[in-house]
Amino acid sequence: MVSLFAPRVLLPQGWAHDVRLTIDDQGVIAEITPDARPAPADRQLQGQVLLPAPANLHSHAFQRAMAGMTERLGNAADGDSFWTWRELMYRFLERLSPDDVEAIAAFVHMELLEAGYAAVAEFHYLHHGPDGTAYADPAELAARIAAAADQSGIGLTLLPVLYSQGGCDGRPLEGGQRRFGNDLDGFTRLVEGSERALKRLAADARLGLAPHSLRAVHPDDVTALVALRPGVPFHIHAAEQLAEVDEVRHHLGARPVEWLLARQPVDASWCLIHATHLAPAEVTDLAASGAVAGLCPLTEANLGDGIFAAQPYLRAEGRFGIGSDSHIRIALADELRQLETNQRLQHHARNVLAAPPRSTGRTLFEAACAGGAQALGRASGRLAAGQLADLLALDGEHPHLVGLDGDALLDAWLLAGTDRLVQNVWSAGRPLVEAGRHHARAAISKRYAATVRALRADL
Ligand code: NGQ
Ligand code: ZN
Repeated sequence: MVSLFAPRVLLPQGWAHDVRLTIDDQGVIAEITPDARPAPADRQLQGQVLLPAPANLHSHAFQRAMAGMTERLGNAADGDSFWTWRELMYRFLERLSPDDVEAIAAFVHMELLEAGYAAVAEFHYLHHGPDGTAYADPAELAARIAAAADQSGIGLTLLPVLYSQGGCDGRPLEGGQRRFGNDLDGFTRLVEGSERALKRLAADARLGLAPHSLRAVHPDDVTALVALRPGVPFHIHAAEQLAEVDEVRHHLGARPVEWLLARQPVDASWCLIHATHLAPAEVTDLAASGAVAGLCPLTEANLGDGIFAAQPYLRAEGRFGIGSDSHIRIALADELRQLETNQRLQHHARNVLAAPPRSTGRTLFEAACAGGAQALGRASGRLAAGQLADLLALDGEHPHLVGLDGDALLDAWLLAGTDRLVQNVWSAGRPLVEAGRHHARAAISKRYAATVRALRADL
């Protein structure tokens, strides 16, 4: 049993003071008492502000190692786009070895933790060797993601991904895509191998499932996946690009989100990644489904995807969480800021997503905590007895925050500050970040640097 004492804490019922919090040996919050006095054994979080640490609901960890390397205009006749970026991404991943994948994932986990996230959902579709030949263990690379989580301590929801066609017309996988492919039998073995790998992690690790997208998976196979492990987190990319909406409409007779809502049992276990291009009815129907919209504002901006209909969606009480997807940058405050800023630019207004009396920062932060936890199948996202101790402590004495309190302090962090204000992070009670640094930063960084140096020299 560990006990903490914090002067300022965000609880589900609002801001609280002088809070004692005890954590049991499973990393679960045993008790929370506001207006308490510290006990002698308590770790005192002097000057700090204690918050729930959100989960990051969408990661392709390997893409971190190519961030910033596709920022020059290629020679595509009609300019660069998501699709030309995707070609470069496929070329990049052709070189990755299992050791590379593990080293990059550990570095991503460390950066996520230092940014204030306690957990991550890895949307894992890189399964085979460079020419598409399966490894002796079909879950070799899934196990490498789990090994990285073991080293970093992050809470992992592993989503093995089914990716079986090159487009809605059923064309075969080509080039770099050959590393992704499985039929349903192969996928079932991958899931079983992933479950074995997760057993070696702490009890908060979870399995989910993910058909990649309606481009990459036949509708019948989406149905088969739903039946494979009923109730686990179920993620799918949807409606990120206009060309994708058109392709799905052409082949399935409906827009991607419209099709999913009509033909699949979309409920609170589902997470629709991006959901960028929605018709008005899809906005309200998705909100009503209870599913989470998996928004990735920094990646979506970098890839030129478009702007999510956040205002009507939140008005319809739609749920969302934040992912960092391609990891173009790993920055929690910046993700939420980009989400709100996009709305300001689009609507020529300010504080578009605030739900009074809560401020903009508070509204976005609490929603992202709730949606992230839901999408990961993780009992977290709010500080209450029975929840995992996913905790984040901000430096309340930092010049950016000093003299501020309550929602104003969250706004100063999220709308005007940086992740450097994050001092401590615990994942399911595991203390992983102290004074802003992950405990294994030196070893993880050194290995990552050696990995990317070799990859970049090779390009
Ligand atoms: C992915 N990325 O799975 O990494 C995709 C590209 C695809 C984004 N959608 C591959 N941002 O969509 O087929
Ligand atoms: Zn993605």
